[in-house]
Amino acid sequence: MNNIPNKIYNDTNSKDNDNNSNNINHLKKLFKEKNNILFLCHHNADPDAIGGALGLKYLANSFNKSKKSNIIISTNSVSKLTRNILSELNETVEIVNYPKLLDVVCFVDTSSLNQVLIDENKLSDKKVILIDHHKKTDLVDMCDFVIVDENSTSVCEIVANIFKKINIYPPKNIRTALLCGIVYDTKHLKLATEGTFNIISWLIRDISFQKILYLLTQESDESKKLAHLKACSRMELRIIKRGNRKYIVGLSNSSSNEASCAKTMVSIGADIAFVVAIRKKDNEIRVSARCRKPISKQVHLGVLMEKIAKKLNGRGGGHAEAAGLNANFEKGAPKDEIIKEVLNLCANMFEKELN
Ligand SMILES: [Mn+2]
Repeated sequence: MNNIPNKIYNDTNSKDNDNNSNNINHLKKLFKEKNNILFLCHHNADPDAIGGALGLKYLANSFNKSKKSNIIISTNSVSKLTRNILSELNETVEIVNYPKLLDVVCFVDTSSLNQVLIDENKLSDKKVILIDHHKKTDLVDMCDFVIVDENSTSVCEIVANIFKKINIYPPKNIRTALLCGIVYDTKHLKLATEGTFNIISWLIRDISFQKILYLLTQESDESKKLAHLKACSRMELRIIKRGNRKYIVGLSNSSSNEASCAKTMVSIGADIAFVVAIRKKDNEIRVSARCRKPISKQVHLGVLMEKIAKKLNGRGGGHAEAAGLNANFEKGAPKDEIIKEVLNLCANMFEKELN
C-alpha cells in the first residue's frame, strides 16, 4: 500500500505509547484507503471483543466514504452475554468458521492465532493489524502494525481512547457497546484504573450506568438454579476445629452443575465445598471442590483432589481454589452409599491436609 510502511511495529523495545499514537494515524489512513475490512474477534467473543470491534467498524465507516465498501465483524462464536448485548443494540456480526479474509484483517482482543479459526496461509497478502490489550505473542510478527496496550484494562478502553484522540464522539449505541466491554473486562470496575474512570465519564453522556450493568447480567438458567437450591438444601456441614480456628466444610451432591453448586455453597458461607455427581450413564463419579482464598493458601485444592482421586482410582487436579476429580462408578453399586463414602473421604482428606 502506497503510504503505509510495511513494518511499522518492529522495535519491541521502543515505547509502546509512541508507537500506538503513531499507529492511530496509520489506522485512520488505512480506513480511508481500504474498502474491504474484516474485524476478527476471538472465539466465544466476549463483550470486550465485540464492543471494540463495533467501535472500530463505526470508525472505519466514518472514514470510508466509498459506496462499495465491505466492512465486517466476524467470529467463530459469541458468548451468551454478547448475544444479549448485540440484540439490545440491534447489531449483528458474522458467526462463521474460516471467514473470507478481506484486504485488511484486523484482530481485535485476540492475542494469538489459536483463538481464531482462519486460513493462516491466506493472511500473507493482506494488511494485518492487531488491536489488543493482552500480552504480545508471535501474532505481532505477522502484523503490519499493532496498537497494543498491555496496561489497558480492555480493548474497548483502547478503542474509546482512539475516538477521543481523533476527536470523534461516537453515537449512543457505540458508546453503550464500549462501556459494556469496559465494565465487563474490569470485572464490574473492580480492576478499573484512573484512566478507565476518565474514559467512562467521557463515554457515558445520556447513558444510564444501571442499564450497562443490566446488559451484563445474565439470568442463569432454570436447571442450574434448581441444582444450586437442591445442593444447598441437602448440604451436610462439618466443622473442623484447629486451635482457635474453625473450618466450615460443606458436603453435598447434585446430578448436574456440580462445579457451580460447590461455588454457590462457598459464596453463601462454607469455607470449602465438595459436591459429588454420579453419572450412571457414563459409569462415572465426579467431584467438584471450591474453597475460599485463605483456605487455598493452606491446602491447594488441585493437589488435594489429585490425592483423593488416587484413593478412588481416578484422576484429579486443578487450581488452588477450584479443582475436581473423576473416578469410575461401578455398575449396580449403591448410589447413595457411594456418595456418602466419597464425601466422607473428601472431608477426611481435607482434615488430614490441615494437620
Ligand atoms: Mn479483552
